[in-house]
Amino acid sequence: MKKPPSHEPDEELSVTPPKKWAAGVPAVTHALEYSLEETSVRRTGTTLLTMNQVGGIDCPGCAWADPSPGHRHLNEYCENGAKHINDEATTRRVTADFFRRHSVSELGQRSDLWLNQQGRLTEPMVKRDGSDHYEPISWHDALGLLAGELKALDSPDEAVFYTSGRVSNEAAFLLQLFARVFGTNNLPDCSNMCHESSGFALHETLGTGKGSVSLEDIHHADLIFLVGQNPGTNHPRQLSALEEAKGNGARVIAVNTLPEAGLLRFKNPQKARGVVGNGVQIADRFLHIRSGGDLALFQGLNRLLLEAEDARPGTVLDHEFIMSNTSGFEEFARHARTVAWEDILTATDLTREEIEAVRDEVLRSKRVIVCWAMGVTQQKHGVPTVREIVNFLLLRGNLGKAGAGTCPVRGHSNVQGDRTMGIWEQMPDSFLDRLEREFGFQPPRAHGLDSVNSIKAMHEGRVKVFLGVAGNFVRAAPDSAFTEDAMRRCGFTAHISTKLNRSHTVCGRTALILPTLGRTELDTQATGEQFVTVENSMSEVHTSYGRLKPASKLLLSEVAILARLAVRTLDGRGGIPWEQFEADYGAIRDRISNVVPGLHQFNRRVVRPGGIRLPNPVNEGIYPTPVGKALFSCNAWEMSSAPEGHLLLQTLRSHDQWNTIPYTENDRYRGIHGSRRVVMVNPDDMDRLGLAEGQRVDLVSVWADDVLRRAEDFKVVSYPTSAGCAAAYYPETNVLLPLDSVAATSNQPTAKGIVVRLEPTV
Ligand SMILES: Nc1nc2c(c(=O)[nH]1)N[C@H]1C(S)=C(S)[C@@H](COP(=O)(O)OP(=O)(O)OC[C@H]3O[C@@H](n4cnc5c(=O)[nH]c(N)nc54)[C@H](O)[C@@H]3O)O[C@H]1N2
Ligand SMILES: Nc1nc2c(c(=O)[nH]1)N[C@H]1C(S)=C(S)[C@@H](COP(=O)(O)OP(=O)(O)OC[C@H]3O[C@@H](n4cnc5c(=O)[nH]c(N)nc54)[C@H](O)[C@@H]3O)O[C@H]1N2
Ligand code: SF4
Ligand SMILES: [Mo]
Repeated sequence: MKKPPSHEPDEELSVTPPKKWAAGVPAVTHALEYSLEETSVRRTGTTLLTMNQVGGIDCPGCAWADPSPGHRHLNEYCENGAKHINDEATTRRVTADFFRRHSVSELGQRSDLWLNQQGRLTEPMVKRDGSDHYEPISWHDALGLLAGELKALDSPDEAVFYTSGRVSNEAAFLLQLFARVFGTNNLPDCSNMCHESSGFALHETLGTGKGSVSLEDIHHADLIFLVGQNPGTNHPRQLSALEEAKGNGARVIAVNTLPEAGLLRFKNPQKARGVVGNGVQIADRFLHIRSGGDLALFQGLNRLLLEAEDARPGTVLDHEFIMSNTSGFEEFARHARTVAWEDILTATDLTREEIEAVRDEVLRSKRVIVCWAMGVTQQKHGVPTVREIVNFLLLRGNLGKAGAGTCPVRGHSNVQGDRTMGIWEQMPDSFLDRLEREFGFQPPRAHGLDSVNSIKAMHEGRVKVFLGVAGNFVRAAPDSAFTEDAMRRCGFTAHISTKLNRSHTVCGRTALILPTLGRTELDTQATGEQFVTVENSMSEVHTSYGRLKPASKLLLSEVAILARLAVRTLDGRGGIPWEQFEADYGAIRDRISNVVPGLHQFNRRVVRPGGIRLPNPVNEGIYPTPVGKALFSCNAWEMSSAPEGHLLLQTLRSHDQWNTIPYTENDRYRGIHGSRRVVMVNPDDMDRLGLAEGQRVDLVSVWADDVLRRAEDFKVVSYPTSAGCAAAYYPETNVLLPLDSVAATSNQPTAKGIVVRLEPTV
């Protein structure tokens, strides 16, 4: 077993120029350095060689799709995928002795990085009311304690069940079934903080919340937009797909507040050309947009397309598509023509010529795809921005045909699958009806609590028990101080986790740590070895087989923990064969077949190479909206603006972290080393605000309430952010996000576009 470092890192900040390319040889060597440090050579080989292969382990990183089975490389993973898998496969262990040596309050002082570096959790632990230490507890007693707390509640709605998107389909299906038989729809998830705005907007306009494109579509598009997305770090194999598309003649337009390395150039480590040459230029055009300006950009673009049609009638818009598939065009067109250019140019900080050049690219293209991620969804106008993107695609019939469509690029490897399985506080009646028919109980129909509303309810004492299945809720959620307070007010918290994180140290009066198998590990149950299934960003459902010996003999799988919890809590209610589900995951999939449309004969079909692609109605020309057509929408907006002396802050990921978990203090592509407490500011803004490189500042956010939200002791780094816009890492900055600052209608926290001032500290 490797020993974890016992000290916090104490490196000094050093800054080098940002990189202009991503994912070549240095990327590969960095991944291997990380692997060898964390695990043994043999474990690294076992995991990496089967990663993303048929019959192997699905990468626990992002949700990007794998090429079809005949087209995979021997090394079908990226640098970051290798880091994520090895972070789980580490040979470091957190034992009962560790918790004897470290009190909960002491662990609460430790950094996210240090907590994660301690290694894998190995046995169930309990922190009893009044104690400051976790102590060992048997599985039987731990689950009995949690079941007892749940049964003692006055109402099932006094519990919430949080899911993070690494959870398998099988475990997610059991969790939502358990919660609903128990009597609540309180199923908040990480998706509430991730692509909720996409889901809302796509559902409203197209009748389905998922993206429409496949990897093949990307390969065969003429024009691909990458909006508010950093693929070089967060979806690295997307760059291989873009490289292929470019080889087929595609053009790429990147829209971002930062000139991210992966958007500029890509050196493909899987190709000799990538290793020795200059790589491929990814973005043919880069729009250095102002924070929150994307709605205005697409509106301006739509207006230009309408005007181009006026000038050359019958040549620009796809009238046939609009007539037969859409509704609301006239009203949309009237509205789009009224948007003032002055407002568009101020909101985007682009020139009219730049937007006109994009229009010309669009006019030359027959098949257009728009990809987007957190730069779009985590904004106040996230929902209308996605709706405007849909307007843009509808105008030229760029939906439901090969090489065109919507591509919300999902985060966690199974975040989309968890939703398919029913993890959502607002599942539609059609799903609940099928659940009712299949299991013969009446699921609750009232909507449950999402992430933000769960925090409010915990704070007000309306929720008393919190169960987190994967994830790190207190760090992922906004308004850290308020959220931590909310968590501490819970009588009882429990986390099913692979690794130690801050949510274990900021906990209820009584708290459980329920350690679980990771996706890399062999999962053996009464009927033998089990596999699980996951769904990627392109709606492909496929298998994942664990390969490694479990980190500890005392680990249970997520499925086993949830099945046993259900047995202990429900006392036979619903007559559901939980023991059978634990013994044979195929029995769960048989039931999923009957509940989830598109997954009929799940067991038989999912084991085929490549798995099952869930149908997207849009690709069959079906739009399940109330009027049965795709809806154009009119989207009004207010300019995001920061008062004089303030900046619009985005909170984002470094190259070396997985969401709330930093792996190191470095962000190689951005040239930042040795510290994460940095704020990237445009040099002109630094001059205007009188800030010097390396100056120490506190970040203070400005919001309608009187609460002081301060993130202390950051260093200013001069960086080519767009004017008036700053960037700093998450989760260190979550303390600045007001809980009430959410995207309209989706209730998604606005992790981008926060108004802040930088207060020099010395
Ligand atoms: N290595 C690694 N991979 C990951 C993750 C990870 O933490 N680490 N997390 C996973 C998860 S859960 C998710 S959701 C995805 C997230 O993937 P991304 O969405 O790429 O994640 P962020 O780091 O939030 O980066 C947001 C991007 O949007 C840009 N941006 C910010 N504001 C605006 C704006 O107003 N307009 C435009 N056009 N651009 C803007 C930022 O400059 C940045 O490039 O990644 C997944 N993959
Ligand atoms: N300020 C700000 N806040 C944000 C964001 C942002 O951009 N800015 N992004 C938001 C987004 S997009 C997301 S998705 C959320 C992420 O929020 P979460 O999904 O809640 O957080 P993660 O950091 O992915 O969770 C990591 C923890 O998951 C556990 N874990 C890992 N693998 C497994 C497993 O296989 N099983 C189990 N049971 N546990 C496991 C480990 O204990 C690990 O510590 O954060 C959101 N919060
Ligand atoms: S692109 Fe995403 S899914 Fe693919 S190997 Fe990298 S992290 Fe894993
Ligand atoms: Mo995410």
